Amino acid sequence: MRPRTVALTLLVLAVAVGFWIVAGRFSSSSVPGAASGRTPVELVEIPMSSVVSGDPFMRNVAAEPGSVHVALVASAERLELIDGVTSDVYAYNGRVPGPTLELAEGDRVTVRFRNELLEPTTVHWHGLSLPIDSDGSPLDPVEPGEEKLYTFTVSAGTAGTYWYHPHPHGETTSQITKGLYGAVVIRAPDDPLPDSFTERLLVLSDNRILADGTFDLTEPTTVQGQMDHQNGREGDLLFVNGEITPTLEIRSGEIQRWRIVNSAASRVYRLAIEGQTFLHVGSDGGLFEHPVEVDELLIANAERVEVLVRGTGAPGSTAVLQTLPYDRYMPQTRPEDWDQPRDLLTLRYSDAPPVTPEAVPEVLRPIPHLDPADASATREIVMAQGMINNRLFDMDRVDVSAPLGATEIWEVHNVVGMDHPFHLHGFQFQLLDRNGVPEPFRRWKDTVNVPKKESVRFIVRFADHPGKWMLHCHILDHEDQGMMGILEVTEEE
Ligand SMILES: [Cu+2]
Repeated sequence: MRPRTVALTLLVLAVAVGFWIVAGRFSSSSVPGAASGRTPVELVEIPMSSVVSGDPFMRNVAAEPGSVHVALVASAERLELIDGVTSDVYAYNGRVPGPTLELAEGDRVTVRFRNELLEPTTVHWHGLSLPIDSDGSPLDPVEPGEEKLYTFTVSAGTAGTYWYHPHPHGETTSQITKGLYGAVVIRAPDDPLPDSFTERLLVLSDNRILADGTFDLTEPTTVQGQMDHQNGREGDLLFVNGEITPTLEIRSGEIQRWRIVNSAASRVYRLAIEGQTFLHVGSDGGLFEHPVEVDELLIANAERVEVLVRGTGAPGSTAVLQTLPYDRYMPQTRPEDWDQPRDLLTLRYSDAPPVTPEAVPEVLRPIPHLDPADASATREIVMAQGMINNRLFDMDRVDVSAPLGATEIWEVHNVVGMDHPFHLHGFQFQLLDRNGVPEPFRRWKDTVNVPKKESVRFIVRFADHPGKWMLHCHILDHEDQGMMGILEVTEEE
């Protein structure tokens, strides 16, 4: 039977004889509600038929307010990623990038996920605070044809921009390259920024696609393969929301709120608009306490930023958002064109007369202070090329163990000559200093770029969610090569 036929049959069964027949199709670990005594969402409440192929948002089919029930499918599709060329892609709900998941703080979320690929996958909810069963780490694969419920409640104070992507053991690069990535937007009930700011979501990615539409995924035996192995795979095609150099509209005087996600495998973006500054208002874990005016934005892999773009141009004019050169490389494998700025999108000012700019609040939200005096441990994490603390990833090994509730200081050292962006699953942290220079202000982060031969220190509190959490370099090739470890947060006896 084909998967769809199986599913239809199961749905009929579910209606006829109740939910538990269907639950039997899931492994027990795949039904988090069952383990914790909560009532699992009945699968019939989230029909896979609610997936509308190509829909830019996941469709919430929950009847009651405060609940979000969505269906998500990973499948092989044929799509035109570049004009006139068809590619065999992997897509979430039939689109690349995948549909955006829109949430509010406090929402009880259930994602019914089906893997229609011919290989195992997972869905990792990057940056979200959620139970370990729903993290979608390599420890929790969803086999071909199988389903999994990802369930979590959106924590207060976590409003921000996040993303989701596969995290299967050793195959993350290839699955994200083929098209599996999408954004998550969490809104706060008391968002300090005016609703009148036009909001835009920019999901950045890059790729290399051959003339016949095939993804240029290299073998390590080739010269390009060696480059990809060392640098992480970079592409010459720069996509914004799946489009190459799209045009966005703005009006003179208008303020727009942009949420930007770097979902590229290894490209670090250094964003700038010539002649304009940005008001940087947030990063991985949401808004700052105050806006910060900046000339450019450095966004390493998996990082997010929120910025206010002020329409300072004249009616009818245009401006270009570029990514400027950023030298994250070792000299031996630095790409030839690394020092060339690249255009990402055109900002076109409408002909309408300027509007008077609205006021931007000077206070955004308070961010709780994690006090280093409360830290019960200081840990060293050493990133060398391909390894963390001199070891390759081992699914059966715990690298760091910490009790639930502990506050810790982590010192992350990069001892080699290229940058490595460090990501910790499950917990947002606050940077203390970078290379000994104190952070100028508090912010929540889940990913931090550690430049060549530099160190960062952050403070983190394992407030909830015991379990085995990944810590790794977010250059996808490095992660697949084993530049990853496991933090186990243990419950007190
Ligand atoms: Cu790395």
